[in-house]
Amino acid sequence: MNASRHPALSATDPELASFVAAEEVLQAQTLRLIPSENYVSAAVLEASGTVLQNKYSEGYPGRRYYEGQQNIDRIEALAVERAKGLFGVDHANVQPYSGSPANLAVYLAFAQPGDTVMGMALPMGGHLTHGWGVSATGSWFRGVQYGVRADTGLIDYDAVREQALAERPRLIFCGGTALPRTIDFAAFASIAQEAGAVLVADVAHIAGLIAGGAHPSPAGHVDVVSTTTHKTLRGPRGAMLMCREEHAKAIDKAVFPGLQGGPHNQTTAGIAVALHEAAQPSFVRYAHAVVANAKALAAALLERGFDLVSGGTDNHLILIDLTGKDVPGKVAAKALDRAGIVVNHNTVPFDPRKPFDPSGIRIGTPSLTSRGLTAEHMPLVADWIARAVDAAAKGDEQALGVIRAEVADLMAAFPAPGLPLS
Ligand code: DSN
Repeated sequence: MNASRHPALSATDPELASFVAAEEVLQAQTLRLIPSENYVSAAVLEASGTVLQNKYSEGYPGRRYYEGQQNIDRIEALAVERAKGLFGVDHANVQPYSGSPANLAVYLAFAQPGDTVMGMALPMGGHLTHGWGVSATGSWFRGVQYGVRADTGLIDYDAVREQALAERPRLIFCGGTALPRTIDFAAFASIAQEAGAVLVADVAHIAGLIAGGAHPSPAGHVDVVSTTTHKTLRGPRGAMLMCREEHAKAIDKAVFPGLQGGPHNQTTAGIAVALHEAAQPSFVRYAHAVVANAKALAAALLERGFDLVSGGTDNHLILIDLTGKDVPGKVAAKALDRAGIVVNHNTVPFDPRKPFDPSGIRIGTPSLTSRGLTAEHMPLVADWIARAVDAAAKGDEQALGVIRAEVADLMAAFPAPGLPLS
């Protein structure tokens, strides 16, 4: 490890320091296409690694259970004000530890165990915490799931309405983890209103696109917005819940003392910095570039004979269906990893294979856009993916090694934010 970058860590625990250094090299040299990942700025990294770590702050600004909150209160209040301004909401809670606890707090605020909750099925692109069976939310609540149409790969809003009116869920979740298309928040709002349900938009994946004006905002349409802060929003690993004023007390009470103890103040500081960065004109350009890159990459993949769920993308994410290829998702993902291209295997709607060995791979453009790659690089990226999938089918390890070297070469010209190496 570069001792001048983490001198104390290198001196105290060289073994651990060497793992961090190796991760820095890996993140610098590879093409990271996992759509839920990104690179935080050096400023966010610094804010997240401060003495704020040392402080307990159960409660909220001005209402704490510990003294010595002079600075912490200012930091949390700043993060809250920035979240409200950026997303146009009445209230923001920046304390949830991550997306799953944030969603659990929503259940605690609005539902009772056994209530019916409705969300998108996990294999269709939803999230575990939207009432899926293996999650606590699917065992403590009665989860009912909607999906996408087999012929279009798109949500059928009429079918969702019919299901919601039949099931009368207490909560409806919209949003998910593998949705390549724009979410129609107004359509969900009218369904939730008719069904008498509380509507939650889980915008974890697209929060940065919303902040940058590259995806419509759920504000004004939904009761609660849940988001992580580390995906397209490019903040530290954390989460936020935002809502109308009428729900503010219920949400705050559910997060603390309902579900959590002391907030992670160092994360709150990192979130505040990320929200400040996301309010700049450069972030508007970033969000639109993420989408432009994804559209260009989708077009280049289609040209190379790949089958994409829903036929393309409106956002940062592309779901490649490998059913028609000789290579299942996991084999392709592992071969791509050996080629220096980091993706994850993923179920595709109506997947004939099992979730741990599914038919798809999920890719996205938030990270490569943070490094400055543009639409003109996307045919090359699509070529690499095509060559790696082909090499995986043939068991050609040498070809994967050649791609890895080409990838490292290009990435060296596009330094990653927050990383010393390129
Ligand atoms: N694990 C996140 C993702 O990769 O989409 C969702 O929680």
